Amino acid sequence: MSAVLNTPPAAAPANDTVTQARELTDGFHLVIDALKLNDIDTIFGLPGIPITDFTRMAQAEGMRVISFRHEQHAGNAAAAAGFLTRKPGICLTVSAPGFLNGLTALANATTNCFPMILISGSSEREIVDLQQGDYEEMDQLAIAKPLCKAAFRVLHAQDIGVGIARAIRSALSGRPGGVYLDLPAKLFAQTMDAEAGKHSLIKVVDPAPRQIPAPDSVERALALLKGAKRPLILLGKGAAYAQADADIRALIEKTGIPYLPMSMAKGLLPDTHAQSAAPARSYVLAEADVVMLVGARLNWLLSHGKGKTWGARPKQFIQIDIAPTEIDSNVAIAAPLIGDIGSCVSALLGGIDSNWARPPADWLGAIAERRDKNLSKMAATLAQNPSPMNFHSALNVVRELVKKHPDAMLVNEGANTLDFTRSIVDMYEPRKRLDVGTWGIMGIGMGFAVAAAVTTGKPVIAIEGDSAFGFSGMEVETICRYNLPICIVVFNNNGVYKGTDVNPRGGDVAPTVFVKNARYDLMMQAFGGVGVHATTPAELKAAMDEAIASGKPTLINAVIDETAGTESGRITSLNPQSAATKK
Ligand code: ADP
Ligand code: TPW
Repeated sequence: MSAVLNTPPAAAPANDTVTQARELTDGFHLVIDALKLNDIDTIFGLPGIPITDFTRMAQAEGMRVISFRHEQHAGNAAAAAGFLTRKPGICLTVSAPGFLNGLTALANATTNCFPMILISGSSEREIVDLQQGDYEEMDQLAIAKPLCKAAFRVLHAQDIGVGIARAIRSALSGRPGGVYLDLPAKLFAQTMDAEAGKHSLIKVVDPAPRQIPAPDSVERALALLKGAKRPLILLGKGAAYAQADADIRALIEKTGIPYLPMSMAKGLLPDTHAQSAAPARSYVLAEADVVMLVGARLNWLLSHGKGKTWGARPKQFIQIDIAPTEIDSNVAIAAPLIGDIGSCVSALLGGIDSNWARPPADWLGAIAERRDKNLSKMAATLAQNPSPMNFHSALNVVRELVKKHPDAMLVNEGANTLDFTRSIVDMYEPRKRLDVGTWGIMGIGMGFAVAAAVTTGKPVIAIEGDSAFGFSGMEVETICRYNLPICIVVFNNNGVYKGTDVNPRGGDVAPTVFVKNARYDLMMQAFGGVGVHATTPAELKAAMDEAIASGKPTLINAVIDETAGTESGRITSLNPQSAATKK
């Protein structure tokens, strides 16, 4: 949309006394039009100088503007939206402090390979560069640069189209990531001829071009797979992001190779699939001879591809990734397959015919044996009903609920709450699970939940440690304000990890301990949502069923035994003391 302004053309001759009505547009509208032209219809943000009017105008122009209570959560929402939709999620903030609040989310998005664009208003360059003390002065572009994939600043209205196009292309092409776009206050009010403005905008053609793998690299990978006696496929969140679901499933089923999903790849194939080796994870990682990574990095989450986790048996790796520099980052990769996952998997499928020999029966049998043993052990634990509730008895309720509602989105953070949910709650559909990702970052909860609700329209279940929830808890107001179908379950065990630490000197409580018996459910009630206090699995089930049926914003304070769980959950060994003792 352009504004009709009764302004004389800037280039009008001085002696021209006729004031012509001319259609002009401005920076505000050019940014909105450029985003809309590229099918971006939602902005997550927080208003203030210099972007308040922009948020109003965007809404008036038909964009969905979701206003948060803190920029970090708006940024997390943008990142999750990017992961779910393969369009860059947009986070909009004010200058310096708002920008910095959004920056954690931008860095986290980049770390996780999620496409997002952080757009921040900024102070005037002339004043910033001379450090003359402008309102919220900061050299934001310089600060953002090392923390994201690309960073741009637009100074002239006629460059807005290029700026947005470069931001979109940078976020989506190759390995996706976070992009920073700096828009100084003065830019928004700049005017230009509406027609010229329209022509200056760019509709990005093919923003994430397919990258076809080289035929010889496909041959190499197939040869290695074919010769394997104990093959394993590892699916990562890159595979989930790629949206090549049918081909990935075909590859696994046609080869008969057992697979392990990383946390956010759960559900790419249903966790109950016969070839899932998740219940025999330690065994397959230690014993496999050929491991094919599909959109997963050999980082700390996979013990860097070496050490005890990977056992003594020599391994050869095939790695499918769009980023060539990822290869050999931790251990030697025998068969790199560089390209987009869709193209790589379909090329591999081209080499797999009906004569393909399925993996040896002794390998599949050994996995099945361990899987069955571990599953029946798990079933026995889940069948217990201790008082107070522990992680298992509470998560058994969540597990059954997700089985009944496989299209629901699941957001998950905490330490024990994260680890237990990941292993107990089966996922059935791709891209339904959002969690703390590569950094193991706390605070993604409410931002991810809002994005999940807004972008999918499906019910959202957020399983939150009580500490984890605290990082973004104020966004329950946002959830109520937009009346989103989000059911938050706070696993309340009175503290970080547990609630039982004691300060040996008396006085202040221990650093990991919170107010005992806190009532998080009342926070939701404060904003008109449904708050429920649940102390048994039956109460938890009733409240969750009701939340899913009603679609009302709900927070369930699930009281968990404060002695349950372990320090840092499954990664206790990364605490410096334990790490030092190990050496
Ligand atoms: P996980 O934590 O699930 O193991 P990671 O985030 O470590 O997953 O790895 C994801 C990998 O997927 C990254 O190395 C990234 O470059 C890659 N990736 C992301 N999207 C694609 C794609 N469309 N095609 C190929 N590789 C991709
Ligand atoms: C941004 C460190 C890892 S897990 C965690 C913290 C503070 C909370 C664990 O307690 P919670 O879960 O949520 O009650 P549970 O189930 O064990 O009781 N700051 C950031 N990120 C991280 N990861 C931390 C701190 C941390």
